[in-house]
Amino acid sequence: MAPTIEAVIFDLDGVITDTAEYHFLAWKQLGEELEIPFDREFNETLKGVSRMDSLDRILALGGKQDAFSPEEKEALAAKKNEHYVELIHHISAKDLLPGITDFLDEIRAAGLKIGMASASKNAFTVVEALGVRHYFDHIVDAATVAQSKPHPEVFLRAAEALHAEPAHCIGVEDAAAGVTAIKAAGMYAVGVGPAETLAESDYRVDSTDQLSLTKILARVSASEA
Ligand code: B16
Ligand code: MG
Repeated sequence: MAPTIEAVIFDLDGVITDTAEYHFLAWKQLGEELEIPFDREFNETLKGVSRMDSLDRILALGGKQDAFSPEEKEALAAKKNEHYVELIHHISAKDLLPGITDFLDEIRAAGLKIGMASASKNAFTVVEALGVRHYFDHIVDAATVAQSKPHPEVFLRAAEALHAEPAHCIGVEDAAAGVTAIKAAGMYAVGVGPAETLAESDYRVDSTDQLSLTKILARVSASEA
């Protein structure tokens, strides 16, 4: 049976570009200011998670979940974002992860739609700076998404805007919470990264330069057979 795929929906941080590293550095700086140190292993649990939910997880790690008022927490989240915006200031096409433009070209040539389902409120800025805005038929505005990944909302919103059935969409993610969101949306989940964090994905590659639409569609066909 031929694959019925209509659209490919991308995560941004950790898939299109490695801003995941800049999120880590920005949170780490705030964590040090709050005397809540954390390592890369803990940082894995923040990937794909919204700004305020990430702050809540960091405060809980330091036993400070009740130490700040909602206004103070907004100020802390804004401070992290200032660190982050400083770090992404010099982003350009050189920061695209390997093989991403070839993969986007392959999807375009196959006549499929392309969407973005990032939890980042900075997604538009980053995509513009990378010079890849023109590839995307729709980018969901994270500021209008009520429920953070692993909830499927952001992927469902992207599919709706692309007029594609969720069951006919492929989602591409680097984070465990993101893969859970794709599966909860009823889509085919492609994971980029280590097997330990992406066990739930339908198909997984170690790095972005291994992403191939031909290979993914063959796997979708096999799963539909
Ligand atoms: P912002 P993605 C996510 O982006 C990041 O993985 C996550 O670490 C970050 O906290 C979240 O965006 C919110 O980002 O503070 O810029 O709104 O992976 O869903 O593209
Ligand atoms: Mg990500």
